[in-house]
Amino acid sequence: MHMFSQYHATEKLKKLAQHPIDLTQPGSLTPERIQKFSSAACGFKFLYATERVTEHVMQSLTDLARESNALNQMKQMQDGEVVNFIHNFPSENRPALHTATRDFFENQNPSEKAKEAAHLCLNEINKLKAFMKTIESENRFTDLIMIGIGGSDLGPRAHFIALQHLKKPNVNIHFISNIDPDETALVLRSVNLKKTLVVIVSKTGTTLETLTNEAIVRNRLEQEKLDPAKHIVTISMPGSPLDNPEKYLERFYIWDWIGGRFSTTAMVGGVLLSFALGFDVYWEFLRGANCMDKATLNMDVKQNLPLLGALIGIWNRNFLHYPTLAIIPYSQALTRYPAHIQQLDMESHGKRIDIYGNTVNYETGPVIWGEPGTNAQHSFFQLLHQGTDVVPVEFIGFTESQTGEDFKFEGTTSQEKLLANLFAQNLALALGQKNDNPNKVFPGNRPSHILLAKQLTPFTLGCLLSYFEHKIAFQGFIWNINSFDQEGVQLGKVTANKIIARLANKSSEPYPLGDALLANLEF
Ligand code: G6Q
Repeated sequence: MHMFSQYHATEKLKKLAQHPIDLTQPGSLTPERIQKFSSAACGFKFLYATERVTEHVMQSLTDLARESNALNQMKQMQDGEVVNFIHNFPSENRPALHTATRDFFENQNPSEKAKEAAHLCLNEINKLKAFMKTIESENRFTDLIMIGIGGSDLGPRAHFIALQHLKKPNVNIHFISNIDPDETALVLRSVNLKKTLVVIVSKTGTTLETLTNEAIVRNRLEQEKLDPAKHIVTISMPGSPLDNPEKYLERFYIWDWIGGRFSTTAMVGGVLLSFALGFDVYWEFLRGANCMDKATLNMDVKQNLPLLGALIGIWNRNFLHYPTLAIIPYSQALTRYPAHIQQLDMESHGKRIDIYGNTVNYETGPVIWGEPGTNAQHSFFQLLHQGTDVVPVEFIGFTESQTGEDFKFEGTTSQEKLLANLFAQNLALALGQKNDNPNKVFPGNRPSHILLAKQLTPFTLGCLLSYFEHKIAFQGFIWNINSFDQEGVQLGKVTANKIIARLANKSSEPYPLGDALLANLEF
Protein backbone atom coordinates (compact mmCIF):
# COMPACT_ATOMS: atom_id res chain seq x y z
CA MET A 1 0.00 0.00 0.00
CA HIS A 2 1.68 3.23 -1.16
CA MET A 3 -0.75 5.84 -0.04
CA PHE A 4 1.17 8.86 -1.27
CA SER A 5 1.31 7.49 -4.82
CA GLN A 6 -2.37 6.69 -4.74
CA TYR A 7 -3.79 10.06 -3.84
CA HIS A 8 -5.79 11.67 -6.66
CA ALA A 9 -3.86 14.86 -6.09
CA THR A 10 -0.60 13.01 -6.71
CA GLU A 11 -1.78 12.02 -10.19
CA LYS A 12 -2.86 15.55 -10.91
CA LEU A 13 0.40 17.04 -9.67
CA LYS A 14 2.40 14.58 -11.79
CA LYS A 15 0.61 15.90 -14.88
CA LEU A 16 1.07 19.53 -13.85
CA ALA A 17 4.76 18.91 -13.29
CA GLN A 18 5.21 17.98 -16.95
CA HIS A 19 4.82 21.65 -17.85
CA PRO A 20 5.64 23.78 -14.83
CA ILE A 21 5.36 27.52 -15.21
CA ASP A 22 8.31 29.08 -17.05
CA LEU A 23 9.36 31.96 -14.84
CA THR A 24 11.83 33.22 -17.43
CA GLN A 25 9.07 34.12 -19.90
CA PRO A 26 8.22 37.82 -20.04
CA GLY A 27 5.00 38.42 -18.15
CA SER A 28 5.44 35.35 -15.96
CA LEU A 29 7.00 36.81 -12.86
CA THR A 30 5.10 40.06 -12.35
CA PRO A 31 4.60 42.41 -9.37
CA GLU A 32 1.03 41.07 -9.19
CA ARG A 33 2.35 37.53 -8.94
CA ILE A 34 4.71 38.52 -6.13
CA GLN A 35 1.75 40.00 -4.30
CA LYS A 36 -0.48 37.03 -4.98
CA PHE A 37 1.90 34.28 -3.98
CA SER A 38 2.56 35.57 -0.51
CA SER A 39 1.26 34.70 2.90
CA ALA A 40 1.83 35.77 6.51
CA ALA A 41 1.64 34.49 10.10
CA CYS A 42 3.22 35.34 13.48
CA GLY A 43 5.10 38.30 12.05
CA PHE A 44 6.57 36.30 9.16
CA LYS A 45 5.91 36.81 5.48
CA PHE A 46 6.26 33.90 3.14
CA LEU A 47 7.02 34.97 -0.44
CA TYR A 48 6.83 32.18 -2.99
CA ALA A 49 6.13 33.79 -6.39
CA THR A 50 9.56 32.54 -7.44
CA GLU A 51 8.57 28.90 -6.95
CA ARG A 52 7.41 27.08 -10.08
CA VAL A 53 3.83 26.97 -8.89
CA THR A 54 0.54 28.22 -10.31
CA GLU A 55 -2.94 28.53 -8.83
CA HIS A 56 -3.61 25.06 -10.24
CA VAL A 57 -0.56 23.58 -8.59
CA MET A 58 -1.42 25.24 -5.27
CA GLN A 59 -4.96 23.91 -5.49
CA SER A 60 -3.72 20.37 -6.12
CA LEU A 61 -1.19 20.66 -3.31
CA THR A 62 -4.03 21.78 -1.05
CA ASP A 63 -5.99 18.72 -2.21
CA LEU A 64 -2.99 16.58 -1.35
CA ALA A 65 -2.94 18.02 2.16
CA ARG A 66 -6.64 17.27 2.48
CA GLU A 67 -6.44 13.74 1.07
CA SER A 68 -3.56 12.86 3.35
CA ASN A 69 -5.34 14.30 6.37
CA ALA A 70 -2.25 16.36 7.12
CA LEU A 71 -3.95 18.91 9.35
CA ASN A 72 -5.73 16.29 11.37
CA GLN A 73 -2.50 14.40 11.87
CA MET A 74 -0.87 17.63 13.06
CA LYS A 75 -3.68 18.11 15.52
CA GLN A 76 -3.26 14.55 16.77
CA MET A 77 0.45 15.18 17.22
CA GLN A 78 -0.16 18.32 19.25
CA ASP A 79 -2.88 16.51 21.23
CA GLY A 80 -0.36 13.93 22.36
CA GLU A 81 -1.53 10.95 20.31
CA VAL A 82 1.06 8.33 19.35
CA VAL A 83 2.59 9.50 16.06
CA ASN A 84 6.04 7.93 16.39
CA PHE A 85 5.34 4.34 15.32
CA ILE A 86 5.60 1.72 12.58
CA HIS A 87 2.48 -0.43 12.29
CA ASN A 88 2.92 -4.09 13.29
CA PHE A 89 6.64 -3.80 13.99
CA PRO A 90 8.48 -2.93 17.19
CA SER A 91 9.02 0.83 17.20
CA GLU A 92 9.35 3.74 19.61
CA ASN A 93 5.57 3.84 19.67
CA ARG A 94 5.02 7.13 21.51
CA PRO A 95 3.83 10.71 21.06
CA ALA A 96 5.99 13.54 19.72
CA LEU A 97 4.82 16.24 22.05
CA HIS A 98 7.48 18.93 21.75
CA THR A 99 4.69 21.52 21.42
CA ALA A 100 3.90 20.89 25.12
CA THR A 101 7.31 22.36 26.03
CA ARG A 102 5.89 25.80 25.15
CA ASP A 103 2.15 25.52 25.53
CA PHE A 104 1.93 28.04 28.36
CA PHE A 105 0.26 30.96 26.60
CA GLU A 106 -3.08 31.68 24.91
CA ASN A 107 -5.34 28.88 23.65
CA GLN A 108 -3.70 26.08 25.55
CA ASN A 109 -4.31 22.68 24.07
CA PRO A 110 -7.32 21.26 25.95
CA SER A 111 -6.47 17.58 25.38
CA GLU A 112 -5.70 15.76 28.64
CA LYS A 113 -2.43 14.32 27.34
CA ALA A 114 -1.19 17.70 26.12
CA LYS A 115 -2.22 19.39 29.36
CA GLU A 116 -0.46 16.81 31.47
CA ALA A 117 2.70 17.12 29.38
CA ALA A 118 2.65 20.94 29.52
CA HIS A 119 2.22 20.70 33.28
CA LEU A 120 5.35 18.55 33.59
CA CYS A 121 7.26 21.00 31.38
CA LEU A 122 6.12 23.96 33.44
CA ASN A 123 7.43 22.25 36.59
CA GLU A 124 10.85 22.10 34.98
CA ILE A 125 10.58 25.76 34.04
CA ASN A 126 9.83 26.66 37.63
CA LYS A 127 12.75 24.53 38.76
CA LEU A 128 14.96 26.34 36.27
CA LYS A 129 13.81 29.75 37.49
CA ALA A 130 14.60 28.83 41.09
CA PHE A 131 17.97 27.38 40.10
CA MET A 132 18.92 30.51 38.14
CA LYS A 133 17.93 32.71 41.03
CA THR A 134 20.16 30.79 43.42
CA ILE A 135 23.24 30.69 41.24
CA GLU A 136 22.81 34.32 40.23
CA SER A 137 22.47 35.51 43.82
CA GLU A 138 25.55 33.53 44.81
CA ASN A 139 27.36 34.79 41.74
CA ARG A 140 28.95 31.40 41.49
CA PHE A 141 29.46 30.90 37.81
CA THR A 142 30.89 33.03 35.03
CA ASP A 143 31.26 30.24 32.49
CA LEU A 144 29.07 27.45 31.24
CA ILE A 145 30.19 24.35 29.34
CA MET A 146 27.47 22.50 27.44
CA ILE A 147 28.30 18.85 26.86
CA GLY A 148 25.97 17.03 24.48
CA ILE A 149 25.77 15.87 20.88
CA GLY A 150 23.24 15.66 18.04
CA GLY A 151 19.88 16.90 19.22
CA SER A 152 21.46 17.69 22.57
CA ASP A 153 23.87 20.12 20.90
CA LEU A 154 22.84 21.43 17.48
CA GLY A 155 19.58 23.14 18.43
CA PRO A 156 20.74 24.75 21.68
CA ARG A 157 23.98 25.89 20.08
CA ALA A 158 22.39 27.31 16.90
CA HIS A 159 19.80 29.18 18.94
CA PHE A 160 22.30 30.53 21.44
CA ILE A 161 24.43 31.82 18.57
CA ALA A 162 21.34 33.34 16.98
CA LEU A 163 20.68 35.47 20.05
CA GLN A 164 24.23 36.07 21.14
CA HIS A 165 23.79 39.83 20.92
CA LEU A 166 21.69 39.51 24.10
CA LYS A 167 24.38 37.64 26.03
CA LYS A 168 24.94 38.89 29.56
CA PRO A 169 28.20 40.80 29.66
CA ASN A 170 29.97 38.67 32.24
CA VAL A 171 29.24 35.16 31.09
CA ASN A 172 31.09 32.94 28.64
CA ILE A 173 29.63 29.92 26.90
CA HIS A 174 31.53 26.88 25.64
CA PHE A 175 30.44 23.74 23.84
CA ILE A 176 31.88 20.25 23.80
CA SER A 177 30.09 17.82 21.51
CA ASN A 178 32.60 15.71 19.63
CA ILE A 179 34.50 12.78 21.08
CA ASP A 180 37.56 14.37 19.51
CA PRO A 181 39.89 15.01 22.48
CA ASP A 182 41.16 18.20 20.87
CA GLU A 183 37.78 19.88 21.18
CA THR A 184 37.57 19.01 24.88
CA ALA A 185 41.17 20.03 25.52
CA LEU A 186 40.75 23.44 23.91
CA VAL A 187 37.60 24.19 25.89
CA LEU A 188 39.24 23.11 29.14
CA ARG A 189 42.20 25.34 28.39
CA SER A 190 39.93 28.35 28.09
CA VAL A 191 37.97 28.14 31.36
CA ASN A 192 38.48 28.62 35.05
CA LEU A 193 36.67 25.54 36.34
CA LYS A 194 36.22 27.07 39.76
CA LYS A 195 33.69 29.48 38.24
CA THR A 196 32.25 27.04 35.68
CA LEU A 197 28.85 25.39 35.50
CA VAL A 198 28.91 22.18 33.47
CA VAL A 199 25.67 21.14 31.78
CA ILE A 200 25.48 17.53 30.64
CA VAL A 201 22.68 17.09 28.13
CA SER A 202 21.78 13.55 27.25
CA LYS A 203 18.19 12.44 26.98
CA THR A 204 19.16 8.79 27.34
CA GLY A 205 22.18 9.38 29.56
CA THR A 206 24.01 6.67 27.63
CA THR A 207 25.66 8.46 24.70
CA LEU A 208 29.32 7.50 24.25
CA GLU A 209 30.58 10.95 23.29
CA THR A 210 28.77 12.75 26.08
CA LEU A 211 29.67 10.28 28.83
CA THR A 212 33.30 10.31 27.72
CA ASN A 213 33.46 14.10 27.79
CA GLU A 214 31.71 14.17 31.14
CA ALA A 215 34.35 11.79 32.51
CA ILE A 216 37.14 14.04 31.23
CA VAL A 217 35.65 17.18 32.75
CA ARG A 218 34.81 15.41 36.01
CA ASN A 219 38.36 14.17 36.23
CA ARG A 220 39.69 17.68 35.65
CA LEU A 221 37.40 19.09 38.34
CA GLU A 222 38.68 16.50 40.78
CA GLN A 223 42.27 17.23 39.86
CA GLU A 224 41.59 20.86 40.73
CA LYS A 225 40.09 19.76 44.05
CA LEU A 226 36.62 20.89 43.01
CA ASP A 227 33.54 18.88 43.84
CA PRO A 228 31.78 17.78 40.61
CA ALA A 229 28.50 17.57 42.52
CA LYS A 230 28.70 21.33 42.99
CA HIS A 231 29.47 22.08 39.33
CA ILE A 232 27.58 19.66 37.12
CA VAL A 233 23.89 19.73 36.27
CA THR A 234 22.17 17.28 33.95
CA ILE A 235 19.28 17.25 31.53
CA SER A 236 17.96 13.77 30.83
CA MET A 237 15.00 11.44 31.26
CA PRO A 238 13.86 10.54 34.74
CA GLY A 239 15.64 7.35 35.79
CA SER A 240 18.49 7.76 33.30
CA PRO A 241 22.08 7.23 34.54
CA LEU A 242 22.32 11.04 34.77
CA ASP A 243 19.37 11.25 37.13
CA ASN A 244 21.51 10.79 40.23
CA PRO A 245 21.04 13.29 43.09
CA GLU A 246 24.35 12.39 44.70
CA LYS A 247 26.44 13.15 41.66
CA TYR A 248 24.84 16.33 40.39
CA LEU A 249 24.00 19.82 41.57
CA GLU A 250 20.60 19.76 39.83
CA ARG A 251 18.79 17.45 37.45
CA PHE A 252 16.38 18.74 34.82
CA TYR A 253 14.06 16.43 32.96
CA ILE A 254 12.84 15.72 29.50
CA TRP A 255 10.71 12.74 28.58
CA ASP A 256 10.65 10.13 25.86
CA TRP A 257 7.85 12.04 24.08
CA ILE A 258 10.29 14.86 23.26
CA GLY A 259 12.59 13.78 20.43
CA GLY A 260 16.24 14.85 20.79
CA ARG A 261 16.21 17.03 17.67
CA PHE A 262 12.88 18.53 18.80
CA SER A 263 14.11 19.34 22.30
CA THR A 264 15.51 22.88 21.95
CA THR A 265 12.50 24.51 23.60
CA ALA A 266 12.68 22.00 26.48
CA MET A 267 15.31 22.24 29.21
CA VAL A 268 17.88 21.13 26.62
CA GLY A 269 17.88 24.69 25.33
CA GLY A 270 16.30 26.25 28.41
CA VAL A 271 19.21 25.96 30.84
CA LEU A 272 21.74 27.34 28.38
CA LEU A 273 19.56 30.16 27.06
CA SER A 274 18.50 31.24 30.55
CA PHE A 275 22.05 31.21 31.87
CA ALA A 276 23.51 33.03 28.89
CA LEU A 277 20.73 35.42 27.92
CA GLY A 278 18.34 35.51 30.89
CA PHE A 279 15.14 33.63 31.62
CA ASP A 280 12.96 36.31 29.97
CA VAL A 281 14.70 35.77 26.65
CA TYR A 282 14.05 32.03 26.85
CA TRP A 283 10.40 32.72 27.72
CA GLU A 284 9.95 35.02 24.70
CA PHE A 285 11.51 32.35 22.53
CA LEU A 286 8.93 29.88 23.84
CA ARG A 287 6.17 32.40 23.19
CA GLY A 288 7.28 32.69 19.56
CA ALA A 289 7.41 28.93 19.06
CA ASN A 290 3.96 28.65 20.61
CA CYS A 291 2.58 31.30 18.24
CA MET A 292 3.63 29.27 15.21
CA ASP A 293 2.40 26.02 16.84
CA LYS A 294 -1.08 27.51 16.96
CA ALA A 295 -0.82 28.98 13.45
CA THR A 296 0.08 25.46 12.28
CA LEU A 297 -3.45 24.33 13.10
CA ASN A 298 -4.98 26.93 10.76
CA MET A 299 -7.28 25.10 8.34
CA ASP A 300 -6.66 27.72 5.67
CA VAL A 301 -3.65 26.20 3.94
CA LYS A 302 -2.58 29.53 2.46
CA GLN A 303 -2.27 31.10 5.91
CA ASN A 304 -0.57 28.08 7.42
CA LEU A 305 3.10 28.75 6.73
CA PRO A 306 4.56 25.38 7.84
CA LEU A 307 2.00 23.56 5.69
CA LEU A 308 2.65 25.88 2.76
CA GLY A 309 6.39 25.29 3.13
CA ALA A 310 5.83 21.54 3.37
CA LEU A 311 3.68 21.44 0.24
CA ILE A 312 6.09 23.51 -1.83
CA GLY A 313 8.88 21.24 -0.61
CA ILE A 314 6.90 18.21 -1.78
CA TRP A 315 6.24 19.83 -5.16
CA ASN A 316 9.97 20.40 -5.62
CA ARG A 317 10.99 16.98 -4.32
CA ASN A 318 8.37 14.55 -5.60
CA PHE A 319 7.15 16.25 -8.76
CA LEU A 320 10.04 18.36 -10.04
CA HIS A 321 12.46 15.76 -8.54
CA TYR A 322 15.08 18.06 -7.04
CA PRO A 323 17.33 16.07 -4.73
CA THR A 324 18.56 18.78 -2.36
CA LEU A 325 17.38 21.93 -0.62
CA ALA A 326 19.59 24.82 0.47
CA ILE A 327 18.67 26.84 3.55
CA ILE A 328 20.27 30.28 3.18
CA PRO A 329 19.71 32.75 6.02
CA TYR A 330 20.72 36.33 5.22
CA SER A 331 21.69 36.75 8.83
CA GLN A 332 25.08 36.04 10.32
CA ALA A 333 23.38 35.25 13.62
CA LEU A 334 21.84 32.20 11.92
CA THR A 335 25.23 30.85 11.01
CA ARG A 336 24.61 27.43 12.64
CA TYR A 337 20.93 27.38 11.74
CA PRO A 338 21.32 25.36 8.52
CA ALA A 339 23.17 22.71 10.56
CA HIS A 340 20.26 22.48 12.99
CA ILE A 341 17.66 22.27 10.22
CA GLN A 342 19.86 19.74 8.46
CA GLN A 343 19.60 17.39 11.43
CA LEU A 344 15.94 18.16 12.02
CA ASP A 345 15.04 17.37 8.43
CA MET A 346 17.51 14.67 7.45
CA GLU A 347 17.22 12.61 10.63
CA SER A 348 13.45 12.85 10.35
CA HIS A 349 13.18 12.15 6.65
CA GLY A 350 16.16 10.03 5.75
CA LYS A 351 13.64 7.19 5.57
CA ARG A 352 12.79 4.63 2.92
CA ILE A 353 9.89 2.79 4.50
CA ASP A 354 6.41 4.05 5.26
CA ILE A 355 4.54 3.64 8.55
CA TYR A 356 3.42 0.17 7.44
CA GLY A 357 6.99 -1.00 6.93
CA ASN A 358 6.70 -0.97 3.13
CA THR A 359 9.53 0.35 1.00
CA VAL A 360 8.25 3.57 -0.52
CA ASN A 361 8.15 4.10 -4.29
CA TYR A 362 8.57 7.88 -4.11
CA GLU A 363 11.25 10.28 -2.91
CA THR A 364 11.30 11.28 0.74
CA GLY A 365 13.61 13.81 2.44
CA PRO A 366 15.99 15.86 0.31
CA VAL A 367 19.60 16.53 1.27
CA ILE A 368 19.57 19.72 3.35
CA TRP A 369 22.52 22.05 3.37
CA GLY A 370 23.35 25.73 3.58
CA GLU A 371 25.36 28.66 4.82
CA PRO A 372 24.50 32.27 5.49
CA GLY A 373 24.31 34.83 2.68
CA THR A 374 25.90 36.91 1.38
CA ASN A 375 28.96 34.75 2.13
CA ALA A 376 27.38 31.84 0.29
CA GLN A 377 27.12 33.99 -2.85
CA HIS A 378 30.90 34.14 -2.97
CA SER A 379 31.13 30.40 -2.52
CA PHE A 380 28.67 27.88 -3.96
CA PHE A 381 26.09 30.15 -5.62
CA GLN A 382 27.93 29.61 -8.89
CA LEU A 383 26.51 26.07 -8.92
CA LEU A 384 23.08 27.31 -7.87
CA HIS A 385 22.94 29.63 -10.90
CA GLN A 386 24.71 27.65 -13.60
CA GLY A 387 25.30 24.10 -12.34
CA THR A 388 23.70 21.01 -13.89
CA ASP A 389 21.62 20.30 -10.77
CA VAL A 390 18.77 22.55 -9.74
CA VAL A 391 18.85 23.38 -6.03
CA PRO A 392 15.70 24.89 -4.54
CA VAL A 393 16.50 27.54 -1.93
CA GLU A 394 14.72 28.55 1.25
CA PHE A 395 15.88 32.11 2.03
CA ILE A 396 15.46 33.68 5.48
CA GLY A 397 15.76 37.44 5.94
CA PHE A 398 15.04 40.34 8.29
CA THR A 399 14.39 44.00 7.59
CA GLU A 400 16.20 45.30 10.67
CA SER A 401 19.52 44.40 12.19
CA GLN A 402 19.61 42.77 15.62
CA THR A 403 21.90 45.19 17.34
CA GLY A 404 20.55 48.37 15.77
CA GLU A 405 24.12 49.27 14.94
CA ASP A 406 24.39 49.98 11.26
CA PHE A 407 26.28 52.29 8.95
CA LYS A 408 25.23 54.19 5.86
CA PHE A 409 27.81 53.78 3.15
CA GLU A 410 27.29 55.12 -0.36
CA GLY A 411 23.63 55.81 0.32
CA THR A 412 22.49 52.56 1.94
CA THR A 413 23.00 50.76 5.24
CA SER A 414 24.62 47.35 5.49
CA GLN A 415 21.29 45.79 6.42
CA GLU A 416 19.76 47.29 3.26
CA LYS A 417 22.60 45.91 1.18
CA LEU A 418 22.12 42.51 2.80
CA LEU A 419 18.42 42.50 1.93
CA ALA A 420 19.02 43.81 -1.58
CA ASN A 421 21.30 40.85 -2.13
CA LEU A 422 18.69 38.40 -0.84
CA PHE A 423 16.02 39.80 -3.17
CA ALA A 424 18.50 39.89 -6.05
CA GLN A 425 19.35 36.21 -5.66
CA ASN A 426 15.70 35.28 -5.38
CA LEU A 427 14.94 37.08 -8.67
CA ALA A 428 18.09 36.10 -10.53
CA LEU A 429 17.62 32.40 -9.79
CA ALA A 430 14.06 32.54 -11.13
CA LEU A 431 14.55 34.80 -14.15
CA GLY A 432 17.96 33.72 -15.38
CA GLN A 433 19.62 35.57 -18.23
CA LYS A 434 19.91 35.10 -21.96
CA ASN A 435 23.23 35.81 -23.66
CA ASP A 436 25.04 35.03 -26.88
CA ASN A 437 28.01 33.90 -24.86
CA PRO A 438 27.03 30.46 -23.48
CA ASN A 439 29.21 31.04 -20.45
CA LYS A 440 27.04 33.99 -19.52
CA VAL A 441 23.73 32.19 -19.89
CA PHE A 442 21.73 31.65 -16.71
CA PRO A 443 18.95 29.11 -17.35
CA GLY A 444 16.66 30.52 -14.64
CA ASN A 445 13.59 28.65 -13.38
CA ARG A 446 15.53 27.80 -10.24
CA PRO A 447 12.94 27.88 -7.50
CA SER A 448 13.24 29.66 -4.19
CA HIS A 449 11.09 31.35 -1.60
CA ILE A 450 11.67 33.82 1.22
CA LEU A 451 10.74 33.79 4.89
CA LEU A 452 10.88 37.42 5.94
CA ALA A 453 10.41 39.02 9.36
CA LYS A 454 11.11 42.44 10.81
CA GLN A 455 13.93 41.42 13.11
CA LEU A 456 15.57 38.31 14.50
CA THR A 457 14.35 38.50 18.11
CA PRO A 458 13.77 35.73 20.67
CA PHE A 459 10.13 35.71 19.56
CA THR A 460 10.77 35.45 15.82
CA LEU A 461 13.48 32.86 16.42
CA GLY A 462 10.91 30.75 18.27
CA CYS A 463 8.49 31.14 15.35
CA LEU A 464 11.19 30.10 12.92
CA LEU A 465 12.06 26.96 14.89
CA SER A 466 8.43 25.93 15.10
CA TYR A 467 7.99 26.68 11.38
CA PHE A 468 10.71 24.19 10.47
CA GLU A 469 9.66 21.57 13.03
CA HIS A 470 6.11 21.57 11.68
CA LYS A 471 7.04 21.89 8.03
CA ILE A 472 8.96 18.66 8.50
CA ALA A 473 6.16 16.97 10.47
CA PHE A 474 3.63 17.85 7.75
CA GLN A 475 5.84 16.35 5.07
CA GLY A 476 6.15 13.15 7.07
CA PHE A 477 2.37 12.98 7.48
CA ILE A 478 1.86 13.46 3.75
CA TRP A 479 4.55 10.93 2.81
CA ASN A 480 3.18 8.52 5.40
CA ILE A 481 6.55 8.00 7.01
CA ASN A 482 7.55 8.18 10.65
CA SER A 483 9.42 11.47 11.07
CA PHE A 484 10.19 10.93 14.72
CA ASP A 485 12.57 7.98 15.03
CA GLN A 486 16.19 7.59 13.85
CA GLU A 487 16.90 3.87 13.52
CA GLY A 488 19.44 4.69 10.80
CA VAL A 489 22.04 5.86 13.32
CA GLN A 490 22.13 2.54 15.20
CA LEU A 491 24.23 0.36 12.90
CA GLY A 492 27.19 2.73 13.02
CA LYS A 493 26.98 2.97 16.82
CA VAL A 494 26.93 -0.81 17.25
CA THR A 495 29.81 -1.23 14.83
CA ALA A 496 31.85 1.46 16.62
CA ASN A 497 31.28 -0.31 19.93
CA LYS A 498 32.60 -3.56 18.45
CA ILE A 499 35.76 -1.80 17.30
CA ILE A 500 36.13 0.00 20.63
CA ALA A 501 35.85 -3.36 22.40
CA ARG A 502 38.70 -4.70 20.24
CA LEU A 503 40.81 -1.65 21.10
CA ALA A 504 40.10 -2.07 24.78
CA ASN A 505 41.02 -5.78 24.50
CA LYS A 506 37.62 -6.47 25.95
CA SER A 507 36.25 -8.48 23.10
CA SER A 508 37.31 -12.04 22.60
CA GLU A 509 34.87 -12.20 19.70
CA PRO A 510 36.89 -12.11 16.49
CA TYR A 511 36.21 -9.14 14.23
CA PRO A 512 38.59 -9.56 11.29
CA LEU A 513 37.35 -6.56 9.30
CA GLY A 514 37.65 -4.25 12.29
CA ASP A 515 41.08 -5.69 13.09
CA ALA A 516 42.22 -5.19 9.49
CA LEU A 517 41.34 -1.51 9.70
CA LEU A 518 42.89 -1.18 13.15
CA ALA A 519 46.13 -2.62 11.77
CA ASN A 520 46.47 0.65 9.86
CA LEU A 521 46.99 2.58 13.08
CA GLU A 522 50.62 1.45 12.94
CA PHE A 523 52.87 4.05 11.29
C1 G6Q B 1 17.91 13.33 17.77
C2 G6Q B 1 18.69 12.12 17.87
C3 G6Q B 1 20.14 12.28 18.28
C4 G6Q B 1 20.35 12.48 19.78
C5 G6Q B 1 21.83 12.28 20.10
C6 G6Q B 1 22.13 12.48 21.56
O1 G6Q B 1 16.73 13.36 17.54
O2 G6Q B 1 18.02 11.21 18.67
O3 G6Q B 1 20.78 13.31 17.59
O4 G6Q B 1 19.93 13.73 20.18
O5 G6Q B 1 22.23 11.01 19.69
O6 G6Q B 1 21.39 11.61 22.34
P1 G6Q B 1 21.27 11.81 23.88
O7 G6Q B 1 20.60 13.11 24.14
O8 G6Q B 1 20.49 10.64 24.40
O9 G6Q B 1 22.68 11.82 24.42
